[in-house]
This record gives sequence, C-alpha cells and structure tokens, in this order.
Amino acid sequence: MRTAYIALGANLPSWAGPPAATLGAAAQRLEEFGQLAARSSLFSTEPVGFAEQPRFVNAVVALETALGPHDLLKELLAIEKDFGRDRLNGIPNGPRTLDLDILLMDDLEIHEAGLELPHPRLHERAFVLVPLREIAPELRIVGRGRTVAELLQALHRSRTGEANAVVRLENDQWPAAAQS
Ligand code: PH2
Ligand code: MG
Ligand code: MG
Repeated sequence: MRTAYIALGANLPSWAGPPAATLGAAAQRLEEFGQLAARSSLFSTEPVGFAEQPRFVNAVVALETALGPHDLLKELLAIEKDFGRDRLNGIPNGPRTLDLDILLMDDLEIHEAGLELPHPRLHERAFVLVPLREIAPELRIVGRGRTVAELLQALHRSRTGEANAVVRLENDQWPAAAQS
C-alpha cells in the first residue's frame, strides 16, 4: 500500500452541485481506489495564476491505495471528466468543475511530461499547503528536505498580507478528520 496525498479544487458548479458538493462527491469516488485515511477541511481560496474567475474551494485528502502512480492518475482524470471537466477548451489555470492533483505518493520522485511527483508547484501554493498542513504538518517533502509546516512558513515569509487568500469553511457534508 502507498499513501497518496491528493489536492481537490473546483470553482464552477458540476452536476453534483456547487464546488463544495463536487468535492464531497469526488472524495467519495476516491474510496473506490483505497481508503481515505485523512481529509482536511474545505477552504475558500483566492484564484492563483488567473485572477478573473470565481474563488476556489480546495481541500487535500490522504488516500491509502494499492494503485501505482500512473494508474491512480488515470483514475483521477476519469473522475474529473465525470464531473464535467473540459480539458480541451479550458484556459490554463482557469475555471474548472473539478481538479484532482496527486501532490505526493510516499517518497516517489517522478519527472515525466504528464506526471511529476512531488507536485512541482506544491511549495508555492498556500491553497495546497494550508489544507495539507492540517492533515500532515510533519510530512517531509522528498526533494525539498522540508516539512509541510516549514514550507508554509517560508511561503508566508515571502508574501505580504493576503488575509483573504485561504479561508476555512464550515461544512456538515464534508467530514474533515485529521490523520490519527
Ligand atoms: N488551481 C489552479 C490554478 N489556480 N487557484 C486556487 N485558489 N485553487 C486552485 O485549485 C487552483 C488555483 C490550477 O490547477
Ligand atoms: Mg491543479
Ligand atoms: Mg490538475
């Protein structure tokens, strides 16, 4: 078994409902491929990379799975598609019904066109690091030699006041639970 940390994000409604509902339904789909060992809270986050779009809802889950990274990626892309993700007409970093990114899988390092592990922009994205810190603050990121908490601290030091950038949401439909 491997542990994959997966980032979930959405800022357009899907057939499942608004972004928070999509994330809930997508997390449920992930359980087809293993066990959800932890899930962060949901966060409302400022769009990064392309400003003129709605705020995102983001979260991170830990999935214990027997799948290898390539098979897991294939399943994530299929789930994105089921929730209406249109990769052909989408703008890079633009609005989407669902984005599922593998952030890390144990200490695997992969550098391929369609799959990079750890995720190459993980350390510069508060919308990833804040939820990831909730469930795995002491997790050391292979290749960066730092823990999630340390990376987030470094990111905060390098940025000026973005008070609104990542805001925790209350949601009864989303059973957030840290790793035990
Ligand atoms: N995803 C992107 C680009 N920008 N911004 C936020 N806040 N959340 C995201 O999930 C996100 C983004 C590309 O995948
Ligand atoms: Mg992404
Ligand atoms: Mg993606």
